[in-house]
Amino acid sequence: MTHDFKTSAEIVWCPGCGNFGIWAALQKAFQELSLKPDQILAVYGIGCHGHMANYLKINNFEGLHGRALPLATGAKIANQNLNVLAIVGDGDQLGEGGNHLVHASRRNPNLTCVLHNNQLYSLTVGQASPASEKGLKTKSTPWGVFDPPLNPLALALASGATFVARGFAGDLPHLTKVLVAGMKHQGFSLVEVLQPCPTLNYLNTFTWFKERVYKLEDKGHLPQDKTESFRMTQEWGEKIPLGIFYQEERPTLEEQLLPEKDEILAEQSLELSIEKLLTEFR
Ligand SMILES: Cc1ncc(C[n+]2csc(CCOP(=O)(O)OP(=O)(O)O)c2C)c(N)n1
Ligand code: SF4
Repeated sequence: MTHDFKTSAEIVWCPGCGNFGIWAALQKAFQELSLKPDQILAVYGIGCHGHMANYLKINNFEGLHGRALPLATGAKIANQNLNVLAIVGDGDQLGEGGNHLVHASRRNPNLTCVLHNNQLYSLTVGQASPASEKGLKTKSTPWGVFDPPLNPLALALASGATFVARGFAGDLPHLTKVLVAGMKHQGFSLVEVLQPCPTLNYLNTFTWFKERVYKLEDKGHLPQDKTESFRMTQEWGEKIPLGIFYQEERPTLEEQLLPEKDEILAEQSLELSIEKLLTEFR
């Protein structure tokens, strides 16, 4: 049976927003993985991307700006049976939550981080984010951005991520394929999605991306080759690669932390003996 993952909530994204494509590709990915709505948890950052909490009929949790990854990691430890996603923005995850991307990459919890990269803080109407292009004039950078953009794929790879990939909100079949592969991966998977924001980002538009993107798989890229994968994460400008940059198998955080596979913490009794705890910590 194919499940419906769409709620009836009114959608407040601007017409033509790249978030629509990511929303559609996620629903398709859940269907391809034959998942039921109650088997999935998505934890969101704060931003336009976070509105998706209202539009996906799954378990949803919106926490603090930038903190989706530690929340998602805790949820996965508490219930290994859940398919856990962290749905985050570039400002959210690379600015406020930058350190969490580094540590999730090292720790390797079995969850998927979907990074909506519109290269701006959009919900707060267009300030530069750590992913904005150098020179981009925004409300917070009237003289243009001075700093080079942070590269989330290179950062994750250098921090030990076991699955690093990129999709484009304007290519749904390919994005769906990448999301399915990321969710199937046993360990931490980062899927950056190039997400045009037609209301505020006049530079990185659908057309701008369409003229530049190509698929790594068409070039015979080998995702096992870490050095080559890192080199590919540096390509940006005339040509922009999409697809799986890197994948390796490594024990997950839960496998190491909870060797008793059948022990689901969320199903344990909540009855606590305070006396027993006090004795234990004395
Ligand atoms: C700690 C904290 N700092 C700042 C804000 C204000 N704030 C809310 S949404 C947002 C922008 C989000 O941008 P991004 O993460 O790139 O998501 P987008 O809106 O582009 O999807 C900011 C700065 C906040 N809610 N919490
Ligand atoms: S401001 Fe940009 S990211 Fe936010 S809903 Fe509108 S188009 Fe989408």
